[in-house]
Amino acid sequence: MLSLPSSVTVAPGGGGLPRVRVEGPAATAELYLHGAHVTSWRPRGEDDVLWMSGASAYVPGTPLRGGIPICFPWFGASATDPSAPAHGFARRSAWELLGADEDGDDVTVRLGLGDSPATRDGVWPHRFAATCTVTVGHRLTVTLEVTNLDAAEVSFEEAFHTYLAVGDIGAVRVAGLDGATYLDRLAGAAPRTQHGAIRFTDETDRIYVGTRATVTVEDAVRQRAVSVAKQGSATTVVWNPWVERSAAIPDLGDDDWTGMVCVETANVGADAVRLAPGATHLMSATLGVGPLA
Ligand code: TA6
Repeated sequence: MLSLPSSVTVAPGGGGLPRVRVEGPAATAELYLHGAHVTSWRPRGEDDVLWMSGASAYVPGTPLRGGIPICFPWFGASATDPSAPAHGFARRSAWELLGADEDGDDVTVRLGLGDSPATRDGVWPHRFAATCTVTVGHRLTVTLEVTNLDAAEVSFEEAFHTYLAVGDIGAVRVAGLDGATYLDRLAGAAPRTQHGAIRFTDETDRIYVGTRATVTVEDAVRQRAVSVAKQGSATTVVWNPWVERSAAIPDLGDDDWTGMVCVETANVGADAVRLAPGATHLMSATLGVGPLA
């Protein structure tokens, strides 16, 4: 039986799925064991920094829409089996609650996922141990640690597919990727170069390679800036579905594209992780929020 600090409670959430609530001194948060999925982070005095779809399913085996889905061990379609579920199995799996602690203004929750007959039976027949650590405070830090329990090297992709809430996507600038090379998933294979900040005028689905710097989402409507700092991540993905794609995705409302942007801390494609037997890789993202300068 786990002993949890008084700031951490577990109760049924959407669809009856187990939801961990954190009521910390500096912030509140919610996360589901399903997917180790953070669905809310609200620093005291702030609106939620994360965006959740009102149409999200809360069903075992189906990813939640919004918050911070964990994509692992592949990103997008599987390279070896296009019929395998998009973005891997981690966001569709029930993780185990390993424990929680308080330390000053921070509350940390730890979850774990290992291989199982179901994961080994698919396109990724490897043995692994993953832990997801979520620290809720003035900042939100999510860390994914993956250990290769196989006797051979293994390769995987990973992403925190973070949905950030914004006042109006038309008044958003994403700064920090100036000069970076990106692959535009909507415009063919030729690499492109980012000039200045990103502004949104249409569907945007870009993979910025070799990018380790902090990215900032400047929100002119909410007059706030959300920073995404990272460790152990060389890829940044930026996505907004815009009008038609929102309408085509069943668990997105038709107008949802106006109020969200995904800035994803990742290792995908050429930045995929290669892990020796017994080795552990760590990727973390730290979100912060403050007034727009
Ligand atoms: O990260 C961007 C992306 O890979 C897009 O291509 C887009 O389709 C999105 O993720 C959502 O994927 P999902 O499987 O959650 O519908």
